[in-house]
Amino acid sequence: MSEYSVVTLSRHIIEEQRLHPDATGAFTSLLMEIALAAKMISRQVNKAGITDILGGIDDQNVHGEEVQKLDVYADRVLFKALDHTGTLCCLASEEHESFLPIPDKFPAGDYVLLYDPLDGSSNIDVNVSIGTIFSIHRKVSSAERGSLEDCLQPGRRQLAAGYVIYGSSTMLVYTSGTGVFGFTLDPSIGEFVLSHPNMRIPEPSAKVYSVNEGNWSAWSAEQRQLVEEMRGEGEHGGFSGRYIGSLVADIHRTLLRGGIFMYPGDARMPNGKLRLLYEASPMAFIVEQAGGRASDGATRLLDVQPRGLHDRIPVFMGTSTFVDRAVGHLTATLGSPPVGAGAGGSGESR
Ligand code: P6P
Repeated sequence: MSEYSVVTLSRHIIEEQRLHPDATGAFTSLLMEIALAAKMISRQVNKAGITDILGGIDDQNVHGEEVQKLDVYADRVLFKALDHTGTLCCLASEEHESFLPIPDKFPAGDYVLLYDPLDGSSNIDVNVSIGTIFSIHRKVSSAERGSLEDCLQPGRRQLAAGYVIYGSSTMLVYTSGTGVFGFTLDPSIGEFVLSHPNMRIPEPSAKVYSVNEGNWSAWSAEQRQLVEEMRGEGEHGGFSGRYIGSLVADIHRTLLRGGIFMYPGDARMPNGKLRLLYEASPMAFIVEQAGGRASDGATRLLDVQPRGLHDRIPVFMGTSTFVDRAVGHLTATLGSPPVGAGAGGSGESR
């Protein structure tokens, strides 16, 4: 592509919209507003070390986790970028216990946005990549300004999903069901420019497993055997370990290089740590669209029916053959789903 013909996010979305004659343009405006919010968050993240926005605000979110100043900023920026567009009926955020109806002063629309405004925020102070994750559904209830039913939909019904990774560069990666597209923010022109058209998990994939082995003592015997097998030299061995501890960064690497990311349930957290609605589901949609697989250890992750906004779910996602092998091992040796799998989350919320 010549220097003069960059494909910006807006151009790409408009061209994609032309492929769907029945498209109303609402989705297009939604994605553009998310991109605007992402640019504003990126600006703050990239200067966090300079301005007084690092660290916590001596408060906790609905999960009892310390809220970082950038968390609050990202949550508010996303809500304010989207509340007036007339495309959403409601939103749900990791930072809020209940779903957020669109304020009466603005028109309500037919879409639902679920988001984690700043995932991995505990890594902010040590300059590790963090991210925003979003999931878009169509409203299914008759409630003008949305309902819990509109939020609690299985991941297979998502219209679109994406993430923004604030790392060495800021990238927006999204799918709307016709492949995965990656855009890199060019700060000199303030535009997200298409840099990764049609992202696919590579085959052969890098033999990488990504899991927090600090939880070893709480894992099931089957989970330990699985990791030992991967570490070993046999047919299923020879894997390297890579774990960043920031979901967006670990999944982004898995998309680009291949491998398997795991956050299993264990004796302390039977359904694992990751949230179904605004972390696991959107990432599962993206991974599947990139040719990979996503499971809770027994069930296709996109088929899990949420029970509560903040359900947790075990996660195994990445290269299809690696995920199939993990699920096969966990279910064969168990004879039934592993801890927490297929539970549709515990309803445990905090
Ligand atoms: P652990 C970050 O806090 C996060 O929510 C995800 O981004 C990440 O994958 C996970 O938790 C890391 O959790 O228990 O390994 O520190």
